[in-house]
Order: sequence, then C-alpha cells, then structure tokens
Amino acid sequence: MTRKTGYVWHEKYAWHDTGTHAGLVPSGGYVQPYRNFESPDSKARLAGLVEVSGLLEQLVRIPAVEASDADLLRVHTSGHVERIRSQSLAGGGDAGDGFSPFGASGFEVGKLAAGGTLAAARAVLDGTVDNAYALVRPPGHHAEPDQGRGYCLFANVPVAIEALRAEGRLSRVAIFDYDVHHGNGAQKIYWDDPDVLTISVHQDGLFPVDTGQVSEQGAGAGAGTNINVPLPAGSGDGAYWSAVERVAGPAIRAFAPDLIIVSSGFDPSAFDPLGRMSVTSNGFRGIAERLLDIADDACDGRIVFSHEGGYSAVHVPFCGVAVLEVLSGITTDVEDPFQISIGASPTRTLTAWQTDVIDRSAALARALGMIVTE
Ligand code: 9RB
Ligand code: ZN
Repeated sequence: MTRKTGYVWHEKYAWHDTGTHAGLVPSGGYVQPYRNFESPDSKARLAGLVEVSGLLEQLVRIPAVEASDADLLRVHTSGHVERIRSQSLAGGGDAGDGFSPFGASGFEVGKLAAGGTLAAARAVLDGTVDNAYALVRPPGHHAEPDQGRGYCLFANVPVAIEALRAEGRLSRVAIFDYDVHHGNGAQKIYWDDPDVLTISVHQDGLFPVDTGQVSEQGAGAGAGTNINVPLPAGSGDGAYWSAVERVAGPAIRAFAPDLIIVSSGFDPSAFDPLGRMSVTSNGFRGIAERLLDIADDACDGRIVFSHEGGYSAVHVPFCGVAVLEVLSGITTDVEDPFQISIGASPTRTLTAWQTDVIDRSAALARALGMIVTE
C-alpha cells in the first residue's frame, strides 16, 4: 500500500552556518580549523539521495515557511527570541550553551526549521497528506524556553504543536524521540502538561549529561506523561525495536493522541561520530514500521517526523531513505551498502542488560497508568 507522504526540505537549511569548529570544539591553538559535526553534509546528502532515488517526485512537496514571532513566543521567552535575532543581525553568535553556534542567517533559518515542522504537521492534520517528513536544520530537541542548547536554536516540535493547539486543530500529542541524545527540550516544555506525552529513547548519560533518567516522569497534572528509556552505549536495532514495542507502543496507544510527532535523529547510527550506538538503516526502517503501526491504531495513521541530529554524512542518507520508504510505502532501488559491514554485527541483537533498562521504564510507565497492557 502506498501512502501520500509530505516532504519538507529547503536549500536554506544547508546555509545555516555552524562555523569552523573541529567537530565539537572551536578551532584554535593546536586545533586545526575544520567544520562542526553539525554541518550541512548529512542532511544535504539525504536530500540529494531523496532526489536521485526517484522518491522526491513521488512525495508531496510541502513548502517550508518561517515560523512567526508569535509562533516562537508560545514556547520561548522574548529574551531568547531577541537574543537570537540581535546576534544574527550582528553576524552570528551562540544560542546559549557555547555549543550552538550560528551565523548571520541563524534567526531566519531557525524560524524556517520550526516553520517547516509546522507546515508538515498542518498538512497531516488537514488530510492533504497521510504522513510527513520534515528534513529541517537546525535541529530543535535540546532547545528550552529561555535558551538554545546542543546545536538547537528553537524547539521546532513544540513550536509546531503550540501553533496548532492555538488554532484549535490539536489537543493531545505524543512526541517520540529516537535521536541518540536525550530530548530534554520537550521534556522540560511539557513537564506538567497532561496533554502531551513525551518519550525519549537515547544513549544513557550522553547529552545533556544530567537528564534523561527513567525516574524523570513529569509532575503536577503532567505526572506520568514523560517517559525516558536511557539505553546503554552499544545498543542496536534489537534494543530500539524492543523499546518501541514494549514502551512507546503501549504508552502511545493508551494515551490516544490526535497526532504523533517523531524527533527523528539518525545519530544512533553505528557510524555516528557523536553517538556510541549501533543502529543500522534496517534498524531505522524497523523503528519507522513499528511507529506507523502504532499511529494506525492510535490516531488514524497521523504521524510527522521532524529531523534532529545524525552526523555520519555517508550513512544518514541511507537511514533517511529507509524511513521515507516506510512512510510512503514506496520501494526504491536504493540498497544501503553499509549494511554489509554492520548488518550481521552481534550489536543488532537485544541483550539482557538492555532489556533491564526497558523493563524498568515499562514497569514505571505501567505503575503510573501510562501503560495499561503490554
Ligand atoms: C558541553 C559539551 C554537545 C554535545 C553533544 C551535542 C549533540 C547534539 C545533538 C551537542 C553539544 C562538551 C555542553 C563536550 O546531536 N543532539 O541531537 N556539547 N558538549 N562540553 N560541554 C560543556
Ligand atoms: Zn542527537
């Protein structure tokens, strides 16, 4: 079965300028100038493969439009928005933590990333498309109300959600984040909101180092609506599939959202320079298949992916096309050449110590009434 899949990409996403860092660190002294891990490469090359594979002409192209100031201010403080605006006007700056550099177009491209996610979600709610993938940059899942963090300027997913809630088109949402880093932004923004379920599966203690534990469950009216699955370094396809099957699936089905938004990071890839996981493109395919099944059961298939991290310029294109094939139900001729080197690795299979974390997360969600069956 093929589905109508919306797709957002804008050339300006590749123009977001993260400077001449060497990976994570600024150049200088003995550190030769190179480029930031968060460079245009992985995303632009994914956009390239979407076109060359023939997928592009079978997807429904959704234009990205900039989020408005009002859209940003539903989630962010005016201090944060003005700091990004004024630093951009001055030629560039940093969004907050010293690890989120941007150039003169930072404010504009940041608004385009949030607006691209919003356009994709709106098209799914309108029924213009069945589901959608917003290939946006810069990412958003670390951004907090008053500061950017970890390469993120604005909280793309929450900005989209709050715009649609303000329009009265949306009330209950589930956010599922499979980026290798913890989705601290959505966790913080929706900490006490009972209508937004936030689930993050990530590498334990990677970034931010001090958030993402199983014990963080939300508070007040939102108690029980935040679920973390901090998998140990080395986890692969089996651990991720199990986390989706045993935690995300039951929780999202019980929550009965109107829409699922996925923070889609490909940095759990076995080839990522920042993460220490070992997910293959077939692993991401399996995650997407499971999420689509959950969306079919929970909300008529309404699901939107918003791109986050993923820094292997050579592997990300194959991971992204695998996910787009699942969303659209279209099979291309693309075969992932990397699958040969990692497809049979023992890191694919679920281990007892990974199951342990998933057990703890599922047990807590069950105790809090977030999971009613498993
Ligand atoms: C900080 C450091 C980081 C580490 C990881 C990311 C990746 C983000 C991503 C960004 C910044 C170091 C804050 C090292 O891909 N998210 O999806 N910064 N790490 N030292 N300090 C103080
Ligand atoms: Zn990440």
